[in-house]
Amino acid sequence: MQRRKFLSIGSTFLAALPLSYYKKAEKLGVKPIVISTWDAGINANKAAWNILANKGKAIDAVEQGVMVTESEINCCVGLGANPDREGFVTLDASIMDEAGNCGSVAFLEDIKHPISVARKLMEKTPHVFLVGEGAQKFAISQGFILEKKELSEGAKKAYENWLKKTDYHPEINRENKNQSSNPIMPVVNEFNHDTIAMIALDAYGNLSASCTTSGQAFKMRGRVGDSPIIGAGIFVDNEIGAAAATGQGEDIIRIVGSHLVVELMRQGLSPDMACKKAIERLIKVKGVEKCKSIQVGFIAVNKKGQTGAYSLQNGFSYATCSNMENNKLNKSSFIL
Ligand code: SD4
Repeated sequence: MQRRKFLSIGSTFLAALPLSYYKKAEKLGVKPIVISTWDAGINANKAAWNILANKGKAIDAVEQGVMVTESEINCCVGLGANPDREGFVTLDASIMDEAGNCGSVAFLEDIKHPISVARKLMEKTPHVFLVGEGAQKFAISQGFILEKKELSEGAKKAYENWLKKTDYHPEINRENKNQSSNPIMPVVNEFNHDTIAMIALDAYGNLSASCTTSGQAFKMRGRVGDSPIIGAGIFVDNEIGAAAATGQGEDIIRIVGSHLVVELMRQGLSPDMACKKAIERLIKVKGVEKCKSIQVGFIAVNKKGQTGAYSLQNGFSYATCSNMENNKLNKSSFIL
């Protein structure tokens, strides 16, 4: 009874966003744009752009955009992803809208679209973050189906290989390694990304961000990275801009990376410079030597629709799509 009460309060509040707000923004002549991490961003952007180009909302674009990646079978995002060291796929996701509403799930198992569970949590409950069994129970209560699956062909091979040595060294740019040259024949035993983060600016001038991941391959059971942590994996301040992160989650959390990028934009830095300064902050905190064995990348969009990205190491890619940029794949600048 009580639960039903808070569910309906949550949805009423969100449905009641004033129309005048959107009208005002339309007059500003905002040009929608979507930006997302790694090469996988190209496919995900297509779905997001479809929404933005039809005057849809940024929050729908960032949800439906990354759902494309979650659905890919031989991929490190979603149920086809690499498992933890006990052989289980555990997923993390987060979403945030222009009004500061946010939702996250972590250590979620057997659910195909964690990003949509995160959105439901944001819209239908007073909570922001659910993990493990509780997140799964909530998902089921919202009509999500449990999909208990064997590891995908690629994940099984990778896990069997890993078990031979059980060595744990997260690899730099594993996301873009060994890509298939044949677009019809995806790489099966080496994935080309394990996280997608996305930011969208819609025609009404509203920003939203999302992120979904299987985390680091062969992580300790229960390990959670930056992706579902608001402020670390994603952050949106609709007055200033939005940012999202990928790479070594522990180090992104250390500097509350995405929030830092947005705060640097608030101080007047361009999205590019804000991402660069955040990377420099990480180097200062961790030291150059230790940074040589990790990758961290940021993407950002400001209120004007300008985009930027920066990474620690060479090899980080991101995709942008707008009226001006037809789903272009960019290589970020890098520091080390
Ligand atoms: C994590 N940040 O769980 C994620 C991993 C990632 O591309 O971004 N991989 O630490």
